[in-house]
Amino acid sequence: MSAQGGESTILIIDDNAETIQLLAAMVRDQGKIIFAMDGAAGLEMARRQRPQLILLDVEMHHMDGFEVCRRIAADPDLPHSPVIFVTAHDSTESELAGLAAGAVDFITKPLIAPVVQARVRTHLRLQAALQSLQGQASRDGLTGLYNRRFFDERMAEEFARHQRQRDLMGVALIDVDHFKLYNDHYGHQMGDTCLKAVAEAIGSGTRRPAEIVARYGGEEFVVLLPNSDWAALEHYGAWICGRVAALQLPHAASLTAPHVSISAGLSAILPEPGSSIEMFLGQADRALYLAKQQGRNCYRV
Ligand code: GH3
Ligand code: MG
Ligand code: MG
Ligand code: MG
Ligand code: MG
Repeated sequence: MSAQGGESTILIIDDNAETIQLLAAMVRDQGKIIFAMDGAAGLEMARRQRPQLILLDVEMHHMDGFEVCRRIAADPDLPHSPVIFVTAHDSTESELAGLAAGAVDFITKPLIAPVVQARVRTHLRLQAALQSLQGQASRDGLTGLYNRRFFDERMAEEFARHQRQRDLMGVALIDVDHFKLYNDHYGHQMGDTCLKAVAEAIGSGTRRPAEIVARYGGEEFVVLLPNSDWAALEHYGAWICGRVAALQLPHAASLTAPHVSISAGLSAILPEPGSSIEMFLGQADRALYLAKQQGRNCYRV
């Protein structure tokens, strides 16, 4: 099972069509089978399809299995799918080289169906458990959005990527207006329910899959807006404030509006060697402060 609870995908990379057929027949009940016939094609397929398990040949033209395995371990754009070598190389040396390259297991020919199936089953189970734990560890318990820790990790990756690609990236800091007054008026439990609704509106409001929405803490949210210029930020700010206001969640104690509202501070940066994530978020925080000062239920860039 994959992290989403659906069917697992098993990628077979082998330059021999017969081996692919044989392996596919053995493990076809355990997941969706995809295959590639050389290392480069296999890596590209792994990047796009994010398989839960890779069955990998050792000897292949151009790029051997050890190199494929090392690249999977080293490249942040590739999923860290567990790799099982399947090979006629039955020496201890080969097995050690495969494990050193990052493989979780090493199966030698002749292939015995129940043995292959048992090992594949074990590694699929471990991978499903790992993905489930990783999913939980990256989420905020109340809202289901990503948590701060996950956001900080992704922010660091995206900052580096935008620096390499010399492209502007944007961020939005979002804070619920007069939320202390909401709790005081309606009680903490209603406050929680309100936060969930606001989080849902912000989280389901991503227009592009690359946008990352997280609970930054308390009643604050943060949205990473990749490849965004100032005009895109203006657009997002207006749009997200309108989206939350449109929920029309009553807030009788608010000094801003009769409904729950948010303020947003947005900032864009072209990451350069001298710039830092702290500067970037600091800019957004100052913009948020201005939005609060200048009336709330609004955004500033
Ligand atoms: P402002 O418009 O200036 O942001 O005013 P505010 O009242 O929203 O800001 P303040 O920082 O004074 O208060 C934030 C409140 O958010 C206080 C805190 O109890 C509440 N809060 C933070 N996290 C949660 C939560 O998980 N659940 C509930 N119910 N309340 C929370
Ligand atoms: Mg082979
Ligand atoms: Mg081969
Ligand atoms: Mg706050
Ligand atoms: Mg607030």
